[in-house]
Amino acid sequence: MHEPAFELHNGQFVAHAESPDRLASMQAALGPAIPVADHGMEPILAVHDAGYVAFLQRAFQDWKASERPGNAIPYTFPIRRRRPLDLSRIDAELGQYSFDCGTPIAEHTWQAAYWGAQCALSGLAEIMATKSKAFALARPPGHHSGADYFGGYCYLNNAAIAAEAALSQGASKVAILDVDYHHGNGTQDIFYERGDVLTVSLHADPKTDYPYYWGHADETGTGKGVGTNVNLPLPRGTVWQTYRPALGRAIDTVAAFKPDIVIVPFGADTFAEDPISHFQMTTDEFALIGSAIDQLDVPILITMEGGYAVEALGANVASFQSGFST
Ligand code: Q9C
Ligand code: ZN
Repeated sequence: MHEPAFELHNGQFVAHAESPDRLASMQAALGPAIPVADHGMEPILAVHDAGYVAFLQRAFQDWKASERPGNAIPYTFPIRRRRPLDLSRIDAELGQYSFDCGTPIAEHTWQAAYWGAQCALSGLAEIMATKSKAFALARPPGHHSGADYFGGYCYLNNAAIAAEAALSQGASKVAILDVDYHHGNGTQDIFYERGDVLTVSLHADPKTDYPYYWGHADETGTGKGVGTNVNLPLPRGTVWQTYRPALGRAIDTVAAFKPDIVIVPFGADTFAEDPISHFQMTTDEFALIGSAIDQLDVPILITMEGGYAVEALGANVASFQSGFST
């Protein structure tokens, strides 16, 4: 339902990387899935700002009502302002609630984001019932979205919504282990002051890669969350042999936290042939990432994040899943 028309990439307008073809590739490789159940708005509003959510729900209509063609795309941002925000124009509101121009809102974007979050919540219900593992085959992805902003192809933070729901369902500690190519800045931000949610992210160094402003090793949490945010930035060109020790450290950090459940935002954009990323993982090595994470002896929920080599995407996800025991 969510098909962004294009994005600005390296100064050129290109087809949007986060396309519905990604889901088709994964479905073809993975076969039938358990249908998603509707868990309603409450778990979404437990993470996201109500004004932001209301905005997402009506943004495309407001854009159309002001007679704009195409997708609603932010293009001006209220940095270093000297007066209270006037959000009476949809353009001003778009910039207030986002941090990049690459995350368009199209006609059915809200519905897609809503069901992406429900997908993660359905995966959570599965692991709470079985004490086992589930893979939430969602798009759009979520880990760049914060409590009141979209960006990085993400609108609602599916992993964060599932983490908060797990706490409300009786878990006392949740760990999030993010293995997308990009730093999970939204998830970091949502739980930065929280001691009950450990956020660990393994990603391309923000000195060279998106999202640039977040994901450095010295971002370690604040307040009650001091020490519960761990960033492990890695250089461009990282191969499995150099990824493995960092993943080992991440897994040890998660295990030491003794979480009741682990949520893994997974991106296949660490793949060697990913069109927008610069690690060197092979299809077979995704199984090694999966089996390393599987050593954590707790219920595990995986949320689908990035991965833009569409043809290989299904095989990469299938390989990752094959690393887990059932
Ligand atoms: N097109 C995830 O993997 N790149 N998001 C912006 C301009 C944004 C990736 C460069 C990459 C976002 C979920
Ligand atoms: Zn990514």
